[in-house]
Formats: sequence, structure tokens, C-alpha cells
Amino acid sequence: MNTISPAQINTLENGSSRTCWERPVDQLTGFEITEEFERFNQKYDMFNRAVWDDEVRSDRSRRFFESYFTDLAQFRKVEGFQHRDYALRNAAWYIADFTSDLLEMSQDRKEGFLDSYTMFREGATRKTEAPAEYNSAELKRAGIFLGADAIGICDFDERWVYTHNYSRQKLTDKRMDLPEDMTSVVVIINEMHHQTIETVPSALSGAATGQGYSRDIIAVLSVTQFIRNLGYRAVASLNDTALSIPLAVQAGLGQYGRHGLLITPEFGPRVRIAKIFTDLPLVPDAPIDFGVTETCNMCRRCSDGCPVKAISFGAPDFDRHDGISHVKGVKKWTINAKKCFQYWANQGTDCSICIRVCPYNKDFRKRFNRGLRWMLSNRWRRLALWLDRKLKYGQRKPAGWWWRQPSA
Ligand code: B12
Ligand code: SF4
Ligand code: SF4
Repeated sequence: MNTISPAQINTLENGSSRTCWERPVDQLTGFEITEEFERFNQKYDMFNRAVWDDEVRSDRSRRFFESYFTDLAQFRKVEGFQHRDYALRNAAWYIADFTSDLLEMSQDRKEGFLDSYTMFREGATRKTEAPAEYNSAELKRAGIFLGADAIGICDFDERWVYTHNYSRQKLTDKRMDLPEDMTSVVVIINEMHHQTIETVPSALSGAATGQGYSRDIIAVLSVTQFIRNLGYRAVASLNDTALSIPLAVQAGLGQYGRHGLLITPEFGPRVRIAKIFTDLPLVPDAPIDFGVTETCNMCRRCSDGCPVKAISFGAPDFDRHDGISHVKGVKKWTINAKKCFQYWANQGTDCSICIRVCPYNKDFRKRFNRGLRWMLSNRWRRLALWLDRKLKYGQRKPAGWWWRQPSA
């Protein structure tokens, strides 16, 4: 197991009273964590600041959230932001919204989106007794069957667990429901729709976000219930409870990109991530390296493409922009989250331009695209990036183009 508590590390090193947050797994992922590190409180992420912090909350941000639930007629404007686009976006979000609204009034629970899920059936009273290797293989087979597009496993790592979740109803910190003795994290990936994301910025591309969430929820709830049916504890989580990206990297699902997102070999950054905390004995996967860091060192497509220049052009650093919305003591590329969210609020839907333009955002069922991905992993990288531009990958397509496509 890779997890060592901070106290153990202090004893191992020089007996200093400072907490050292490094873990053996960091040698495999390349993560650089200093003693400044503090676990993050969900209250300070942009979605939550938009409900309590006047620096982020505005009429526009209120209208942005309302647009997911109100009469859409007011949005009949330019292409991609018309009535039909919002209608599809909000329909794609429907399953996510449905689960998230389930217990809001009765139990101060916003199940899902920014809360942990609690709606499971009792599991088995007797535990299966299979070895960890078998459990891992069977969990992955079951997970793909239950709707996940990819699954990885890492050891439980408390660094990425929030100190608190946040109650958007009471505007207070909320107790974490996570038991302290979870041993593993199962990370689930679901692909987002390629063509609608080619139309971003648009409300239509927001349908890919909503559909990704809805599919992710079906997979994460089903896999969680599967583990409980094996007799073990399992806590399902979408955006709540912990930071998904470092867990996904540790679980071998991909690498971290300049745009601050996980890049997977199968779908690039065009994925949604969910995770399950469990005590089912499992074998962790090894982190992978397919050349993403070297590509990002050469490429600036996301930094150039971001309309509000929220993505760094420089090397990874400890910069936290306005401070409170970013984790402390981690060397990484960090987007300016306030600028990003304000852009969403201004345009009335979410954005994924940084996903659209990324050279890893391709349909890798096509052989030619697999060839480009191969080139991005080796000395042909520069040529691959040149071809990517030359062949106009990542260019915006009009939403009308998608609506006119023949139905598959
Ligand atoms: C809040 C939030 C946002 C905020 C910004 C974050 C913030 N600071 O408030 C806003 C609303 C602006 C936003 C925007 C987007 N988001 Co967002 N967001 C989240 C959410 C719910 C919480 C993250 C958080 O607490 N951040 C606060 C602090 C920790 O931020 P930070 O220090 O800048 O760290 C960020 C990264 O550097 C990384 N990170 C954190 N710690 C560490 C440590 C190491 C070692 C490394 C390598 C990375 C890393 O994760 C953080 C992501 O915000 C996560 C879900 C989750 N629980 O992880 C989804 C999530 C990260 N978002 C996601 C996506 C896809 C998007 C968007 C593309 C929007 C869209 N259309 O879906 C954009 C992309 C913007 C960008 N380039 O990053 C996906 C990422 C998928 C992927 N491929 O990686 C997630 C995982 C949601 C999901 N269910 O899939 N998001
Ligand atoms: S989501 Fe849009 S605004 Fe935010 S960082 Fe990506 S490109 Fe920039
Ligand atoms: S667009 Fe280029 S720099 Fe940005 S994450 Fe993708 S590969 Fe890296």
C-alpha cells in the first residue's frame, strides 16, 4: 500500500514537527507537494463562492444557475444559444439534476453534483472473500458493464479529500460523511460527446457536459451498489468530497495538462470523472506516462484559445491567483478560476474551449488520429502539433452544423 500517514513520514525523516505531505506515489506521478500544503475546503470552489461571496456572486451568475431550471424562451438569440440548444442542454442535465434534487428540502442534501450520494440500498451482510487481484479484475469488468468508459484504482489518499463539504442551503460547512478507514478509491471516467463540444462556446456544447454528468452518475451509483452487494462499504462521489483529478492521475487513467485537466489516452481531456471510496480489497493501478507533460511544454493551444486568458503560458508553479480558490503547496499549472467562471456567467452557459482546442481531443477510433497521438508521445511531437494546426483540428463548428447532421 502506498498510503503513509504524515506522522509516520515525520518519524521516518528527521523527527521535525512539520508535516511532510509527500507520499511514495508522488515518485510515480511526478507530483511536487511542499509543507505549505493544506487540504482544500469545498466552500472555496467557484460554484460555492458563487452563492456566498460577493466577489463572485452577481446577477449574471444567478441568471447562469437559473438558466438550467427556468423558462428558456428568453435565450432565443445567436446560433448555438437558441431555444433548442438550451432545451437539449437542460434535458441532458436532467438525470444529474433529478438525483441532485432528490433530498434537498427534506435532508439538506443536494445529492450528487456537489454533495455525496446517500440513496443506496443495504448491501450484503456477508463479505465475499476473493483476493484483491480478483476483486480488481471483476470490479473493472462489472464497471464497464454498468456504464463506465474506463476505470482505475488508487490507494486512498487523504490529501485530496476536502476538509469539509459545503451546504448551499444553510451556507455553512458540512460534516464529511466519509469513514476514516477507507483503503482504496475507484475512479470512473465517462467520455463527453465529441461533436457537440466542437461547437463550444455554445449552450449546445453544455449538453455534452450535462450528458457526461448524467452518464457518470448512472455508472458511479451502479458500481457503488455493486461493491455494497459484495458486502463492503462504498461511498459514491461526483464533485463533492475530494479532488477528482489527482486521484484519477494516481489511478493510472491519464496525465495532467496545462489547462488544468486530466488527459486520458482514450478520450483526451473530454471526460467526466467520478470516484468511489471503499474498503473492498483492491490492487492499485500504476500511473501512466504517454508524453503529455512534454507536449504541454511545447504547446499553448489552450492558453491561446481561452477567451479570458485564464490558462498559464508559463511553467508549473505555486501561483494561486486570488488565493482562496486554489489548493496551497502543490506545484502545477493552475487556471484562474475566477476569470473562467465569470466568462461562463457572462455567456449564460459553461465553457470547454480548452477541451475543444487540445490536440488530445480527438476521435481515436480513427486510425489517423491514433497516429497523431503516437507522434505526440515521441520525437515527432513538434510535427504532430504543426499538423494539428495545419489540418484545423480544434476549430469551432457552428451549432447549426450539428443540428443538420443526419441522425446516426
Ligand atoms: C469547482 C470546479 C470548477 C471551477 C474551477 C475550480 C475552482 N478553483 O473553483 C470552474 C467552475 C471554473 C470549473 C471549470 C471547469 N471544469 Co471543473 N470542477 C470543479 C470541481 C467541482 C471542484 C474542483 C475544486 O475543488 N477546485 C478547487 C481547487 C482545488 O482548485 P485548483 O487548486 O485550481 O486545482 C485544480 C487543478 O489544478 C486540479 N488539482 C487540484 N489539486 C491537484 C493536485 C495535483 C497534484 C494536480 C496534478 C492537480 C490538482 O484539480 C482542480 C480542479 O479545479 C471539480 C470536481 C472535483 N471535485 O474535482 C470539477 C472538474 C475538475 N471540472 C471539470 C471540467 C470538465 C471543467 C470544465 C471543462 C467545464 C465543463 N464544461 O465541464 C472547466 C475547465 C476549466 C479548466 N481549464 O480547469 C472536470 C475535469 C475533467 C478532466 N478532464 O479533468 C471535473 C473533475 C468535474 C467532473 N465531474 O468531471 N470547474
Ligand atoms: S473553460 Fe473556457 S474560460 Fe475556462 S479555462 Fe477553459 S477555455 Fe478558459
Ligand atoms: S492544449 Fe496543448 S498545452 Fe493545453 S493541455 Fe492540451 S496539449 Fe497541453
